[in-house]
Amino acid sequence: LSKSLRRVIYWELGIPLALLSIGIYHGLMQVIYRAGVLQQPSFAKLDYYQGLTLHGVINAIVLTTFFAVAFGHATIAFFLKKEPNKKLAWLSFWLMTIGTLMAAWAMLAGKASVLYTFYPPLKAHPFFYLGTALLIVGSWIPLFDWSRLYRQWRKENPDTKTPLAVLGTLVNFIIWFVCTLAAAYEVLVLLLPWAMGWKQTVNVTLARTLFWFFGHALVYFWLLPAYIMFYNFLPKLAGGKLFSDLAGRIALFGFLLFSVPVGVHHQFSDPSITKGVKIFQSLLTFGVAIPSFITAFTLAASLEYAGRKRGAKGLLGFFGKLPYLDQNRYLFAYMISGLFLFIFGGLTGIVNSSSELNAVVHNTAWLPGHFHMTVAGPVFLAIIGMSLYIYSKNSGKKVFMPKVAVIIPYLWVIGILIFSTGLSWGGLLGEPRRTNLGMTYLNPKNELFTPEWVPTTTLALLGGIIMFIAGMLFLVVFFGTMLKKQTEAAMLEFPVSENLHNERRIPLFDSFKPWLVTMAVVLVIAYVPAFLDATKNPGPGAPRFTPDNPVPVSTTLKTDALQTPALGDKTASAATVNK
Ligand code: HAS
Ligand code: HEM
Repeated sequence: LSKSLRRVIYWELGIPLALLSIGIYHGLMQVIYRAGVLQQPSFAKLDYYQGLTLHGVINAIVLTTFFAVAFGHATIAFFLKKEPNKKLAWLSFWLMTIGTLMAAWAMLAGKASVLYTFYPPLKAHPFFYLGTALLIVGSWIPLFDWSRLYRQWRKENPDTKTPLAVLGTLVNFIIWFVCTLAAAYEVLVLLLPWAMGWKQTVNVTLARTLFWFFGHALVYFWLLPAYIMFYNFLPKLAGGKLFSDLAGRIALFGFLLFSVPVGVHHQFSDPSITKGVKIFQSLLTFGVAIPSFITAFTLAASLEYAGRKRGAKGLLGFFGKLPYLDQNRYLFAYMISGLFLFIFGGLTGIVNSSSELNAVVHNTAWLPGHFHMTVAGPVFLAIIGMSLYIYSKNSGKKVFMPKVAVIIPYLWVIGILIFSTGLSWGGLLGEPRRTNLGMTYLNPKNELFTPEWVPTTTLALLGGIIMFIAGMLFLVVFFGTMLKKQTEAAMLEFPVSENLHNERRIPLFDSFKPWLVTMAVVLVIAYVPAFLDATKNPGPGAPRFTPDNPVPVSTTLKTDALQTPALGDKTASAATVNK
């Protein structure tokens, strides 16, 4: 890699990891408030919802997007042997960084406590929306450059199979481009003019439908870089081969079809969307689990092959022969830990996707239980493990505290298992998410005190403390490595797995066109009725609200109208529901 591209990659890994200290600090604070240890609205001048917004945005949006771009540059350069355009890479970096700084300012100043889903009628400072838009646009740029490199490569290698990692990167960024169009429309056309005061009301249902068109595909944009690592690197790290490269291709193209048209499964409780749309998208959601089942079986077979090559006997003996604590293959520890958590993350996801069961778990603590075993499980562990790996290889610096580096993912697994057990159990007992429980339900002096949630929130607190320790140890290892001196040749290299079965090239599974066309058809069928519902039955447009006040901020509404009980009631419940 050229020096310039190396630098972009370092910055794209380093900035979000530095911000992660704030993100993880707020995770710890949330479990403390929720367990009733703190019984106040804010701590150190930061309010609960301000902290929760910082937590969600930094961990789930900023870290994941910067990483996907950095990892994309590295995989494209490595597998195609062609370097991305440096000027475009820097342009993308600066747009993302300026966007992040704008949003960070709005959140830290307490002007954007709207959570990472930024549902209206909660209103943020325009900088929050503009910043988000810049982050998104910045992350689009590399796709066009990588596609150009891919087309060149294809011309030069007409009969070679597209490397699986390149296929994955392109699939991922196509999903990202398509789904972020809806987010860009929501932010630029609906929210920004309304936040600026140019429009008095907003169609809440339409905004939410646009958000979730983006929002569920977003989770696969988080997941696919991890899948690229699992398919391409994990078998080699385990000492074996990838069981089937074709299975990987089918899974990746499956994500192209099913990642986007499932967003309504977040809106099963939204009254404006009709039943048929909900049932159809619920079925498609079962469809989006299939690529992950394919992945589970393919990876298990690859691990079995690796274990047997290392002398394993019996049905499950191969689990005992894998290099769990090998410091030279610390990436293996990050990946296997994530996969283990994903078994539970996937199962809880399938519970969510059935519209009947969803009514039991929606908006309860079950949900953070689910997504900390997905985004904070395989995704987070793959991101931090690979960030350390890319930095260390690319800079020629040895990992700081290698023994600790290899233990961190297991510590994280223990933390998450305890934390998510507490949340999932609590969720089934009705414990709400997005609620500062210490103010009411977990305060014995309050009439709302609910003793059943004491053990559940205490478990979450215990798990959260362990996760916090593991997260901080990782930051010490990563930044400690940065401070070390170079001792080896700096080179970008990946532990690439060979294929066990050398399957021939099948054009259908090596060409984007048929999949893109099918993707468009499924999207139209699933989403045109949803958008029609959202525009036909929006209810009265909602005025603007700040998170700390149930009275609308709109200056043109008459003050006496605001004081009528009917409007007061409606606005209060809108603000609560939309948190
Ligand atoms: Fe989800 C809500 C359904 C996957 C993230 N999800 C969320 C939210 C987030 C999120 C952040 O249908 C909350 C949004 C909010 O703030 O409101 N989710 C699913 C389904 C899947 C799924 C069906 N989710 C994910 C992934 C995420 C993620 C991945 C992040 C990266 N989710 C939902 C639904 C909701 C939802 C509803 C809305 C609920 C509501 O009411 O609000 C599927 O994709 C899951 C498929 C996964 C599997 C698992 C395969 C297992 C593997 C591991 C194998 C292990 C091996 C190793 C081989 C089928 C691949 C073994 C090794 C050993 C050592 C044993
Ligand atoms: C929400 C704790 C790490 C992503 C939450 C909540 C808790 C929590 C308790 C729910 C709060 C509520 O609903 O009232 C922690 C702890 C962490 C940690 C203790 C580690 C020390 C992470 C990581 C990620 C993540 C690494 C992603 C990579 C999220 C997201 C939300 C969330 C997206 C939802 C925010 C929202 O509802 O707006 N976290 N978390 N967390 N967490 Fe974490």
